[in-house]
Amino acid sequence: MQIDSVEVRHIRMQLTAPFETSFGVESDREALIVAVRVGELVGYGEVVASAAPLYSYETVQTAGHILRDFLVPDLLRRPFEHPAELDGRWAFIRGHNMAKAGAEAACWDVWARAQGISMAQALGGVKAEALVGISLGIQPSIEATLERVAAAVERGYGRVKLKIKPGWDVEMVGAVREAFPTLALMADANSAYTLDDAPLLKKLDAFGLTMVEQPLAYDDIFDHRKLQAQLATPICLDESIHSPAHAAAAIELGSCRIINIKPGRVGGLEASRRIHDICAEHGVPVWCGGMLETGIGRAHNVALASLPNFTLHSDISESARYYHQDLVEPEFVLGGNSTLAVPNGPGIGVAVLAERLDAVTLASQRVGR
Ligand code: NPG
Repeated sequence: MQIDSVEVRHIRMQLTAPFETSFGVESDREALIVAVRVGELVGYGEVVASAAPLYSYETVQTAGHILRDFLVPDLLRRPFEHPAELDGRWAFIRGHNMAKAGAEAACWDVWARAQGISMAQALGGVKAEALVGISLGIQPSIEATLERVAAAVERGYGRVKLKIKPGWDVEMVGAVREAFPTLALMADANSAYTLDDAPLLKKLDAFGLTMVEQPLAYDDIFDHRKLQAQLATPICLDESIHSPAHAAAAIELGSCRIINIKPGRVGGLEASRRIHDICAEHGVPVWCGGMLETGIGRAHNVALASLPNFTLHSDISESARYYHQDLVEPEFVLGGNSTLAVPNGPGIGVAVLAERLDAVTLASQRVGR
């Protein structure tokens, strides 16, 4: 398949409410949307880097540079047979996984459209619905947290992830557990603790959490092993897993019992599939993480979460949770049993709204024929 042109748009969308984690607050979501054209077909991908390097070193600006100066020229120069090739082909660029993943996703979409199959089929998905839950940012008070959890449960979400940080952890999680004794609950620290906090983190064992996500440093696998040995609660790694090799190492070391797969963090959908397979071979369940994606990234994530070993709730929520109006139609709406239907039309299976996309575009560049 030869790509005719690539367009990269820098977008900014207002979130319905500010989203707070242990590393900061986001009120707007910036991202890059990549559109690749092959004849009449267009494939879309989303680069999930944020405006600031808080979650990872990548930003929309670094990703724009890697796309413009390396990935786009490479795509226009050389055809591919199958999008799964691109992961190996782009290994010459060290890191910059979010930039790679956005470009690769657009190629998967256009390739799937050309085959007349859905992204889920292209990836080997087997489920008609993806199991999903919400991620609740840090709230101003425990009362506010309980209200937000109650609203999510009322809406039909079967799992709630609570963002924690030092000073906003055991008491808050305990209060939620007391009010919701049987709800699937997990906590996400985004690397806010150190191994010295093991006694405090151990207190979370009392609450029957499905997992505690990335408690220690964003680039650590070693201390997580020491912490996992002391905790009954399974540790899930997010920030520190950037490749199938990292996933294999973390599993063999015993640094985690669950892995969160974000295509942007690991370099794309092909790397995501490989991590999925490695985890499945070792009996380690996975779920798909979220980066406040627009409907484009959301559609790719839903397709990925249709693979068999995505047995835990993914951070993929309804479009309306984050955006007043999404970039795609139909928007993603919660179905029964805390699921989102996996689109079965060609490619991502949702239509990208050109006017809406124009309205949120800050800058764009198109290269090719
Ligand atoms: O549902 O998309 C979603 C948000 C899930 O909590 C979520 N994402 O640490 O995983 C995270 C967090 C995040 C958001 C990270 C934005 C980086 C940027």
